[in-house]
Amino acid sequence: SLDLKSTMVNLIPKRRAELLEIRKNYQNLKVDDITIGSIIGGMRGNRSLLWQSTSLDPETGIKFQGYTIQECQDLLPSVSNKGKKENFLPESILWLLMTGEIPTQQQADNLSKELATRGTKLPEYTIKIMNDLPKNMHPMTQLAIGLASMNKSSIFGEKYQEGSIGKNDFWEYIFEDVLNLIAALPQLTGKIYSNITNNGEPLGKFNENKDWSYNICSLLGMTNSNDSLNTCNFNDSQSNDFINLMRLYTGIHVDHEGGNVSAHTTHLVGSALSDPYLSYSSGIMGLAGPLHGLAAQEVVRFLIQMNKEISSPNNEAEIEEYLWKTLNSNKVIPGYGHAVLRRPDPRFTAMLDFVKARPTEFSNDPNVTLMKNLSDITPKVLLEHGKTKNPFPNVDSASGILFYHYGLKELLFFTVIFGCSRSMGPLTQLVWDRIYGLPIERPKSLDIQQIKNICKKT
Ligand code: NMX
Ligand code: MLT
Repeated sequence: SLDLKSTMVNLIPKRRAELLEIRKNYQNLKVDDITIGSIIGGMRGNRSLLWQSTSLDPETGIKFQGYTIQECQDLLPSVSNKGKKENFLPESILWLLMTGEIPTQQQADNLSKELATRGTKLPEYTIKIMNDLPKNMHPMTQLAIGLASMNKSSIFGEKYQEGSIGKNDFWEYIFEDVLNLIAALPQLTGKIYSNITNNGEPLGKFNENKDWSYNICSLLGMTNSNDSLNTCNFNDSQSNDFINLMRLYTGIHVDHEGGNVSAHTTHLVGSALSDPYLSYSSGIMGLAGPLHGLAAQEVVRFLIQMNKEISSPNNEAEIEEYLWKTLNSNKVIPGYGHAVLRRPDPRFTAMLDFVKARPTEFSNDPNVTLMKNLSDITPKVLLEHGKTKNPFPNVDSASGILFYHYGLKELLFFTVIFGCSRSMGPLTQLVWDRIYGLPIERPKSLDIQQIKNICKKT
């Protein structure tokens, strides 16, 4: 089938039967032991969530339905054009996440068009709310408010209130909400950026004939086409590169298996049958934290500050000294370390490859030079420091500084773009949660006395 929903409908009976079979035969099979260390240590390593669309290996990193980033680059459709191959479309990866299948060009284009058609306008009441927000309100707070406001038009919420749908059909209305939500993100993102930079006046126009990432760029005013209303100083090649950076960035940030804070939160809140707008708005609140999505902004601040204090971004001794100064004042090196990964993040490598493919564009940017040098120097320092389990760069160590390079200077705003991308994985899972009819999530907690009692028994 050429459209996503019919493709899903065809997959559902087989997938439901598969899960039923597992539940029937293996209900009591033990997977892991839960330790006291894990209870008081952020549940690290507990394999306890069902998550279909992405998986994370400590050594090789993220896989989208079993495909590495490189395989996605090779196999997923990019924007249909006659010229050179562009970065794959996030719409392609959304299809892959939802179905487990690589879409054809036609399927990807249809989904792109469907999102553009659904995303033409924000609801009037959301526009009003966004207009009334203090213009200097934190961009992630604006995003969470904007998304939560849209639950007024949740189709799932309305049907549920009417009492007109049964459990087996929930997924269909959740699916409608999910596509509407993802489709609305370019407009909402553009509105937030115009609030913080242009007193709420539009910076660009939505173009129904263009892809999702293009529309994010044009609504930020950051293309050199007529769809951008301000005078952005890009030449053709920079404009095209920025759109491709957006496609790359929003394509690889879609998910990072189920346990990361934004994905897990979305799933947890959704398990109470809160609609996708409320569920993802909660995920966004988690993404706003400096140990999670806000790290990209912290990295940019860190790079700029370090460059002010060292004589050159190539001075290894001064860089090392700066890193030690940071660690000795009990601060983390932003953009390094990971709860699961034990190797350099392949998303970081993909961003670095983007830089390497454009030497003329980036060679004179001291922040990008420092970012690259840090990726060699920091692991050595962190290893010697001896605390961090993974001394290598994660994706945030490269992403923000590339946006900054192209003129996106509002650091707090970076996480909003992360939030656009992250919608795709957790909301795909939300659809499958309802297809599978998963129950409300409700782990058991223990107080210190209960923990001490367990300790005494051993
Ligand atoms: N710099 C300094 N110390 C670190 C770092 C770092 N980059 N990463 C971990 N540590 C410390 C950590 O604070 C902990 O110290 P303590 O025992 O005193 O509490 C110790 O090393 C062990 O932590 P880990 O088990 O290695 O890491 P954990 O799983 O707890 O946390 C992060 C993972 C990502 C939160 C952590 O590495 C970190 O804070 N990194 C910097 C922030 C960052 O880059 N976040 C981006 C995450 C990726 N994302 O896209 O969201
Ligand atoms: C993510 O993309 O969510 C981050 O790398 C954090 C994580 O996986 O926990």
